[in-house]
Order: sequence, then C-alpha cells, then structure tokens
Amino acid sequence: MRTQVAIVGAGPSGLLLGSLLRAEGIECVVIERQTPDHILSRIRAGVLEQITVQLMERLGIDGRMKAEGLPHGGFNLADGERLIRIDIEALTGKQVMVYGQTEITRDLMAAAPSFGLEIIYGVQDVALHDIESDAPSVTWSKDGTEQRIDAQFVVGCDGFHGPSRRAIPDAVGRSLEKVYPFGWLGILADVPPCNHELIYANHERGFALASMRSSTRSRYYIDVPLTERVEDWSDDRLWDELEIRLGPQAAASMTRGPSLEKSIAPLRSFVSEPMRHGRLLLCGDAAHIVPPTGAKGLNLAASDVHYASQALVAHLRTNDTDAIAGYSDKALARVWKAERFSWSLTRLMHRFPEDGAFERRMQVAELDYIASSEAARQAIAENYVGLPI
Ligand code: RFL
Ligand code: PHB
Repeated sequence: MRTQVAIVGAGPSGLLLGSLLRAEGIECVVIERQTPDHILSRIRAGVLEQITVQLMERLGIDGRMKAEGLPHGGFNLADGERLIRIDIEALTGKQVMVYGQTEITRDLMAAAPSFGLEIIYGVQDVALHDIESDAPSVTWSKDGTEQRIDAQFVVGCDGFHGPSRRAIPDAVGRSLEKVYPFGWLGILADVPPCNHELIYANHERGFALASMRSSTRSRYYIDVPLTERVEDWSDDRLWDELEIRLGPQAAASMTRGPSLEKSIAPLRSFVSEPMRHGRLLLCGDAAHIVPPTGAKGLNLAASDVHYASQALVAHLRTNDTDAIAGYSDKALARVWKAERFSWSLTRLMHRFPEDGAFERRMQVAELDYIASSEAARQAIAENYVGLPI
C-alpha cells in the first residue's frame, strides 16, 4: 500500500487530522489498534474550546454538536461554601461548548466515508520505519498477515501509550513529566446536572467537579489517592462524597442515579519535545498529557492537528519544507501555555498530601484574589476558552 500520510491512531486527533487532510484532497490512511465500539466506550473530555468547534465547522460536521451541545458562558470555582463565578463570556467575549469527546468521535467516524477516509481497525504490532528518510513506512499485522504502507509522512496520533513517540531516538528527544499523587474517580449518570454550569470545588476532603454531557446526563469527579480501587466506591458512597465536597448549594439540587460508567484516571503533566523528527509528526496525547483540571487535552489535540494539517498541506502541495520544520515549535508554544494553566489550576484546586498550613493559606489567598480581582478572573477565563491559535 502507498499513501501520502499514514496516521497511527483513530482517536480524536487521528480522525480530525485524516478528515482535514482528505478535505484538502490529500491521500491518507488511519490505522487503529482497537474497534470502533471500544473507542466509543471511553468516557473522556467534555468541554470544547473554539478551535475544536471551528474544526468541526470547517469540516461541515458540526450539525449535531450545534443542536445537542451546550454553549457555556461561565464556570465556577467553589471553596467550602463560597462559589466564585468566572464569567468567561463577559471577560473574553467567547464561550466553551459542552459536548462529549465520545460524540465528537462518533461524528468523525460517521463522516469518514464521505471524506473518503480509510480507517483500518483492529491492527496489531504497529511499527514505524525510516522516519529519518524521505520514504517512511508503517507495518502492522491483522488477522495473522503482515501489512505495510509506504508514505511521505507518518503522523503519530496514538495517544500516550502508542509506539510513535518511542520511534524518536532518545538522543533527539526528551520528555518532561510531573505525576500527581491522586487520580480522578469519575461517574456518568442519566440524571440532570446539579447546576447549569460546571463547578470545580476545593474542599478540605479533596477536589470535586460537577460537569455534564446534556440536560439529562451528568458527569462528576472526585480526586482519590492512587491506591483506591473503583470496586470500593459504591454509587452511594460516591454520591455522598460529591454532596459534601461540592457544598450545600450544589448538594441541594443534586439528583442521584445509577452509574453508567465509573473509572479512575491518574493525573499527569507530560511533554515530549520535539513534536517532529524527520518525517514523523506527533499530535495530541502522543506528545503531551495535561491533568484534566483545565479541560485542555482534547483541545490541545485539536490545535496540534490544525498546525499539522496546515504544514502537511503546504509541503505536499507546494513543497514548502519550512512549514514542516516549524511544526514542533509552533505546536509546543501553545502546548506549554496549556500545561502551565492545567498545572496551576490543579495546584489551586487539589489538596496535596505534602501540603501544610502554609500551602493551604496560599490556596485560600489565591481564591480570595480571584474572587476580588477582575484581572485575575480574566486571566483564568482567557486560558479556559483557549489561547489564540
Ligand atoms: P487518544 O484519545 O488516546 O487516541 C489514541 C488512539 O490511538 C490508538 N492506539 C493505537 N493504534 C494503533 N496501534 C497502536 N499501537 C496504538 N496505541 C494506541 C488508541 O487505541 C486510540 O484510539 O489520543 P488523542 O486522539 O490524541 O486524543 C486526546 C484526548 O483523548 C485526551 O487529551 C482527552 O480525553 C483529555 N481529557 C479532556 N480533554 C479536554 O480537552 N477537555 C476535557 O474536558 C477533558 N476531560 C480528559 C478529560 C481525559 C480524561 N482521561 C480519562 C484521561 C477527562 C478525563 C477523565
Ligand atoms: C468532563 O465533563 O468530563 C470534564 C469537564 C471539565 C474538565 C474535565 C472533565 O476540566
């Protein structure tokens, strides 16, 4: 097989990139380890920045998102009984869109045939070859047969555990990482949200987040030590804890219901530099991870894909080699700012085991400052809606 761009991974990064390239008439093939059903069963992101919404618009597949998604003009930080509203619309003139990653992925999967995007699911033993040459290739096995695709470029959209990042030699790349001493235990339930906007709470018992997928489906999280097991958290125990941590106002309007999904996701900040080596480009979680506190992971994947598609189109159409050469610096500039925001919001809203009274006072002082300063709220708002592309 031969194509212009071989894409490894059919998560949101791979599907968005493949669709954008096909819309520009570029040949590409996506290869994916899992089945479509498995991918759609992963419950992940819920808040979209404008860049992500705009890419769906540009592809002409924003109909369901516009009809079913919930535009939000603000969100709240809670500290005990206090609720600090960040009026993102008044402070930035922009909104975010509450629409699940599962739904975006479903929309992209459904539209793939109309873009002529070939996705090969259920592949094994994916390996990247000759990425430092002008003729890279990818091999895999499926149903017991070895297969190979020759391409002009390979794009690694295969998430944190995929093989693409590891194809960059150690001598060229470096990774920077911060692992947090807790994970987020999430519950999805068909109950109306307790509040019309998201609430991020810092309670003395720990962090909690009230989020949603629609007016009838809620998503909640609490932070738990990494030693906790999902099996130890009955639905009732989790609802009890959420009521305490989110505070009396949210608790009063919280509806309980059986969990559709419950899982623990560890928190991590991670960046692998550079995001290109030779003819291999990395996009999304393959190159970086943010803790979910800033709702940035999927949105960073979308901005990487935006830069990567521009660079690939420029190279493949007009042989503009500078575009590819500039991809990593351009993408990383935005990635590092989102890493900073996600890290600082995580620091502000969680109780770290090593923290003492001084660190707690710093959190309270910062929350007081945010409550009293429009400039502070504006800085949070402009990061939350997404920094410029
Ligand atoms: P994905 O989604 O991990 O997709 C990678 C794909 O590559 C495939 N793959 C392979 N394919 C072939 N061969 C191999 N050897 C392969 N190895 C892996 C995988 O099967 C998979 O299909 O990465 P992508 O596309 O870069 O997308 C990134 C986003 O998924 C991620 O950043 C977000 O989900 C993060 N995130 C959030 N982001 C937001 O922008 N807003 C949010 O509100 C938000 N909330 C969250 C989140 C992530 C969470 N978890 C579980 C980590 C909430 C949570 C709880
Ligand atoms: C979610 O709804 O899953 C969600 C929302 C906001 C975040 C993280 C996750 O910051």
